[in-house]
Amino acid sequence: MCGLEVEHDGERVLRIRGDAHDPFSKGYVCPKGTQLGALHEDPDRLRAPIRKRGEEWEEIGWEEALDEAASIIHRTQEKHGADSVASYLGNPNVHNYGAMLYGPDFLRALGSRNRFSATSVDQLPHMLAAYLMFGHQLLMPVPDIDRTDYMVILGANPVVSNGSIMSAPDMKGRLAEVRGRGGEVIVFDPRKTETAAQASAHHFIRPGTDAHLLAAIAGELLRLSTNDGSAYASYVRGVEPLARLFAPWTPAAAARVTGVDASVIEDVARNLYTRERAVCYGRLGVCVQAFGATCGWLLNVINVLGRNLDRPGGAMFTLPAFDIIGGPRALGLGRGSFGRWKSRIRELPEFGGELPAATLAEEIDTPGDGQIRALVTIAGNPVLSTPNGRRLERGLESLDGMVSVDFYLNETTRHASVILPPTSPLEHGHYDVAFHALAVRNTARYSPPLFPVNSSQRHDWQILSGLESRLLRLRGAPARARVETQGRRLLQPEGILSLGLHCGPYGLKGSGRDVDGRRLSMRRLRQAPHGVDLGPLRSSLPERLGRRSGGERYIDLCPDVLRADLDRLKRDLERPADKNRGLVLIGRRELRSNNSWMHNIPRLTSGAPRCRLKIHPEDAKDRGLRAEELVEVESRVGKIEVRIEIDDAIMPGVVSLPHGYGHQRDGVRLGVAQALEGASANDLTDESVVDQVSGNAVLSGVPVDIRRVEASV
Ligand SMILES: Nc1nc2c(c(=O)[nH]1)N[C@H]1C(S)=C(S)[C@@H](COP(=O)(O)OP(=O)(O)OC[C@H]3O[C@@H](n4cnc5c(=O)[nH]c(N)nc54)[C@H](O)[C@@H]3O)O[C@H]1N2
Ligand SMILES: Nc1nc2c(c(=O)[nH]1)N[C@H]1C(S)=C(S)[C@@H](COP(=O)(O)OP(=O)(O)OC[C@H]3O[C@@H](n4cnc5c(=O)[nH]c(N)nc54)[C@H](O)[C@@H]3O)O[C@H]1N2
Ligand SMILES: [Mo]
Repeated sequence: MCGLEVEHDGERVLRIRGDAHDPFSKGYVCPKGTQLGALHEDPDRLRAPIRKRGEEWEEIGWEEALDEAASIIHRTQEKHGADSVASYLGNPNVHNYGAMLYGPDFLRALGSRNRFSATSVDQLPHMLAAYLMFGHQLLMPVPDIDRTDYMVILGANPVVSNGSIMSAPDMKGRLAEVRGRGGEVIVFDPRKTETAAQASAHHFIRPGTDAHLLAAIAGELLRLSTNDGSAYASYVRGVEPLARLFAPWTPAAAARVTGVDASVIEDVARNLYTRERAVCYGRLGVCVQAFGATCGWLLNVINVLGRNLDRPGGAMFTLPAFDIIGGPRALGLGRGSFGRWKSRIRELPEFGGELPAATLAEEIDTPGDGQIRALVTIAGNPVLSTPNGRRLERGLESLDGMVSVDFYLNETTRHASVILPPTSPLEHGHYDVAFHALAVRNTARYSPPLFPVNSSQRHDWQILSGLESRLLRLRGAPARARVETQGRRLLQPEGILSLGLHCGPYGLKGSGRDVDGRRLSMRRLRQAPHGVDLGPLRSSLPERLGRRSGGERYIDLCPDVLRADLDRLKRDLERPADKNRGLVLIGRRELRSNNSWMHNIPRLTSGAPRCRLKIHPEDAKDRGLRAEELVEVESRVGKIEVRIEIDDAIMPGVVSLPHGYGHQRDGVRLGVAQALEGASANDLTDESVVDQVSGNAVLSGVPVDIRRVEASV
């Protein structure tokens, strides 16, 4: 999302800086953006398709590679049925608009119900809440950080992550501005993070207990609004049952489980209610826990009850130029779906056509009708990113075939039969179809490809549509279907983007204009390479809400599935305090790392090792551990060895480890990354524990034992 200025000599990148003229990022850039040249030039980055022959890999041509990949899929489906071939889509798809626009068509052609993605190790709870409450899976409100005066942050570290479902450059600066205008930022996190360091107040919270805190805040807000007799907008439904439902969550009861003082809970609720511009925001830390969906729900409830939804300085909806939410059906992602089918083994619910990634391994390694026999991964590394990576990795080894679209031979793709490497980010165009829709300001920018490509290269979208057309041909699909595929291929991503802008809110028929009062088109974007400012977020309810089956647009504050799950939360509230509670593991992100990849870039990985287990001094002392000592960390599912970092910024009883490391596995071709110390946090996370409602993985609050390595030998 940051505008970049790339200085280059032919195809050699000399320097990348933030683009000072970008209306959104204004010259700011994070360390990852500056290293796209190094990514482009990385000698380990695959430039040609490779196929596994015994233990060896051989380079092959594109036609042969695509034919072989399609035939693996086709053969498996012919023999074992459509669902026997699964897909896993990783996070970078969302950053690649070609992959994003062509991926859905490929998946449709694949026709398998065994679809998985990084969504269910990430923001699924927010999407489920958006779907149930606002009528569209992508209607996730974004904190209007630039105008708020009171911001509550749970389980997010935007100073490092650049904000998620709150994309914005320079979060540190933006948070400083909140405080500079007399506002307050309150952070609840089991670690005093880089974001907490910028806040007015930070409170430790026990991992996995946020839903209790949020229910108590919601209860307080209901009390405040009953007292002053205020009414909610006519499009808000379901307020009435809430007071009774949340009654058990008094501030005192919530304080007991969360470890947060009751007075803090009361104070936060009062501020959210009385301040003119206030917002409550929660992100990854509240999603990857056993009550993730409840947290997603309660965050929205709180913003509505505090009268902060759809108001400047509160939680607002974006109006992106390419509108994946309100635009034509063919260009968007659809309003969503939930529970249309269930996974075979654990009966976890489908959401948006996908099943939870936590169930992928068992769907592969459990024999029987409907077993997964082949897999297609696209820009994903589930071995390092999903719970119990070791089990998944054994499953991948047992598959009849696997196809990976990725430019690295990594922990996941090493199990593939064929790897299809797309062009680098400097070789294709960019438009943030997804992140413009989740950013703190409406802007639009198109960047054409910087470097030309030759006939021996393929973009992600070309690979996907190449696979799609081969599948249709192998199946003898009707000519009409094949013509449609061909049509989309001729259009190219730029053509679809142009169409989307044209039909969008700032296009020919839309009423929106940019800050200069002009309409938006592809031509206009090409003429404005720095990007176009479409202004601050605007109030848009109820029109922006998804249309329900009855044709109405409303907010449902009390969806049945979430309400029904409150009993489970109540049992958790009433559980006896466990005095001998052991340690629990949580995750963290690092400014110069990007999930499980970009670890092969020297500039991003030099310096102090990142993959260290942060532990509180008291917990280290109790176990007789010294600084930087190597320890064995064990959970129900596995063991890893890592070095500790004693740190009083972590809550006692909690240890923190970043995920995405552990590149030492055999056969990985990542020279720089393999030399990095560390292990995979997801060799410890437990695939059997999920959020019961959404099926989202529980990656936080994992019970672990820690002992020094010498002692255990
Ligand atoms: N324990 C723990 N686990 C976590 C998390 C956590 O906080 N803790 N976070 C979770 C979250 S939020 C996420 S999003 C997931 C991420 O999980 P994944 O999406 O599965 O993995 P990534 O690490 O993003 O790996 C992306 C892969 O895409 C490739 N790639 C990069 N760009 C492109 C491209 O343009 N095209 C193609 N075809 N390939 C590309 C890279 O080489 C890499 O192999 O991890 C999750 N797992
Ligand atoms: N530099 C960098 N930026 C990134 C990424 C990256 O890998 N590196 N990844 C990108 C991706 S895919 C995503 S999804 C976003 C995520 O963006 P954020 O949500 O901001 O991500 P994290 O830094 O993982 O923050 C999660 C926080 O939750 C805390 N936490 C853990 N468990 C709990 C809990 O039970 N309760 C509470 N209240 N807090 C808890 C952790 O200590 C951590 O500070 O970041 C994106 N940006
Ligand atoms: Mo993510």
